[in-house]
Amino acid sequence: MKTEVAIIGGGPSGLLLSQLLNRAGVATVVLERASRAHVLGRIRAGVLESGTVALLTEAGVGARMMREGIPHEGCYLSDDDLMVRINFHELTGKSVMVYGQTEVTQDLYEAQSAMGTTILHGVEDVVIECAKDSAPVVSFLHEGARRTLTCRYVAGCDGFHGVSRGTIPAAKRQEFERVYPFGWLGVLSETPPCSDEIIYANSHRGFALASMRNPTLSRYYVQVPLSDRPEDWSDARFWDELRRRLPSDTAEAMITGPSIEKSIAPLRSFVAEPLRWGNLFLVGDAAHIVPPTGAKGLNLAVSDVYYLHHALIDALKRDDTRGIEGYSDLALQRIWKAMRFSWQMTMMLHHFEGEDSFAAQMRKASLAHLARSETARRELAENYIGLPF
Ligand code: FAS
Ligand code: PHB
Repeated sequence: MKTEVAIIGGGPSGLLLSQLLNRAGVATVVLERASRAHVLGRIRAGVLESGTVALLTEAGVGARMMREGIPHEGCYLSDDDLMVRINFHELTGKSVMVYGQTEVTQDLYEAQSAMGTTILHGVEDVVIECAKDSAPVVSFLHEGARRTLTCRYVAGCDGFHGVSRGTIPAAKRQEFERVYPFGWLGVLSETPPCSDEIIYANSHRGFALASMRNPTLSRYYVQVPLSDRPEDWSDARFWDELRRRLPSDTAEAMITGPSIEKSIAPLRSFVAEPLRWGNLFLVGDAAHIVPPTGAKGLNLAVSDVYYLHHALIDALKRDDTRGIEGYSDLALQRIWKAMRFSWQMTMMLHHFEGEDSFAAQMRKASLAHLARSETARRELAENYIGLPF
């Protein structure tokens, strides 16, 4: 097999890159380990930055998002019963879109099918060779046979546990990491959301998040110890704990129901540098992970795709390699700013086991400052709606 760009991974970053490149006349092949149904079964991100909405629209996959997505002009941060509204629209003139990653991925798969692009599912044992100095060769198992794909460039869109990052020799890579001593227990329930806007709740019992997917589908999280498992949490226990962490009037009015999905996601901050090794480029979770407190994970993957698709089109269509030469440094500038914001939101809103009373006071003071300072709220809003590409 031969193509211009081999894309490892058929999650949101791989699919969006394939969509944008094929619309520009660049040929791709996407190699995905899981089935399409498995990829679409993952419940993940829910908030799209304004830049993500714009790029999905440019890619021709924005129609259902604009019909079914919910624009949000603000969100709340709470500290027990103190509620602070961050009015994105008033402070920045922009808003975010609540539209699940599952839906984004579904829209991309449908658009890719309509374009007739090549996406191979059930691919195993992907090996990327010759990426450093010449035309990469990607070999893999598919339908019981070993196959090879030669290409000009490889985009590693295969997530945190993929093979792309490890293709760059450890001696050539620098990794930065912070692992948080807790996870997020997430529940999806077919109930009306308890609030019209997302609530990030700090409480003396720990963090909670109240979000949604649509007017009849709610998404909630509570901070839990890493030792917990989803089966440790009955629905009744989850709803009781969530109510204890949300402002009391919100908790009292909350409508609960059976969970239709329950899972625990660990939290970490991670960046691998550089994002380029010869003709191999790292994209999205293959290169970085953020704690979901800042709603940046999916949006950072889109950010990388924004920079890389322009760079690859310039190289393949205009023989201009400045974009691919500068991809890593340019993408990392925005990655580190989102990394900082996600870390800051996580430190401000979570209870750390064994912390002293001073740490709890610092969290309270941060929220009290947000309540009184428009400057502080604007700084948070600018980061939350997404810094410019
Ligand atoms: P993905 O991991 O989505 O996709 C990588 C793809 O590559 C997968 O389909 C995988 O099957 C495939 N793959 C892996 N190895 C391969 C191999 N060797 N060969 C071929 N294919 C391979 N972000 C938010 O903004 N908000 C959230 O609330 C949020 N919640 C999350 C919850 C969980 C449990 C997880 C894991 C992540 C969450 N994220 C959240 C972050 C998440 O949305 C990611 O940022 C987003 O999926 C990144 O997209 P990709 O870079 O495409 O990586
Ligand atoms: C979600 O709706 O899943 C969600 C919203 C905001 C976040 C993280 C997750 O920061």
